[in-house]
Amino acid sequence: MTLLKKTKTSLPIAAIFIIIALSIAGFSFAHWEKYMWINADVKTGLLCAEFVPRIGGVDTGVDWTCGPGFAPAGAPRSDDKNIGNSLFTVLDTNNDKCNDTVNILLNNTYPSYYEELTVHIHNCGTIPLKIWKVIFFYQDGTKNVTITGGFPYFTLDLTGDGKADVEIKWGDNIGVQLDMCETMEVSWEIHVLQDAPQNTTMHFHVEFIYINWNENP
Ligand SMILES: [Ca+2]
Ligand SMILES: [Ca+2]
Ligand SMILES: [Ca+2]
Repeated sequence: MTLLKKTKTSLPIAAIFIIIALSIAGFSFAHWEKYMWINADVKTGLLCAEFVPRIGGVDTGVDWTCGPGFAPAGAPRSDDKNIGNSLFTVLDTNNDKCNDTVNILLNNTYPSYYEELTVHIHNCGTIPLKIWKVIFFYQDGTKNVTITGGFPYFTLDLTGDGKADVEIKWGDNIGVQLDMCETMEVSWEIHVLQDAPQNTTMHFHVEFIYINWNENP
């Protein structure tokens, strides 16, 4: 008898729980159907990259040379003479207080002269980033070549006479993620070609453009 009595009383309690559960669900559903306005501060990450030391090339005195096409592969050699030199400076072209461009001067260089320029890029922002594009500007910025990845090879007519003066071989790290506070090395090779003028200074500049690490324009 006691057992039957218990069974009878437990059913209304279960029903009450079900009603309470449905009420909560109904209450929640009612809220889903309405707009809810939330006031809050949303902070976005800061995209910031800057060149940091060291920026420089292999020509720190005696010249380096190689053959056309950077031959023999991977084996430019230092010479016993010091005739040419390279000068690199960094610029902030958009005035955001982060240097974004490398200006390159090739002074008194000559066919076979070789240089490998290395820069270090520091992530000074609050989100990971990657190099999106690198743009080589030449002939006083009127012409350019844009590279977006891989290890491109190309030539540039710096003097505007229709003949290529240098060949470039890109080294690394376009599209590679750079985390906050970290620094990565980027380098590219330059070889002066047969048609380059002698006893002169040639120049071009290289601009770096960055994006958020998860952006894929
Ligand atoms: Ca030199
Ligand atoms: Ca800048
Ligand atoms: Ca030329």
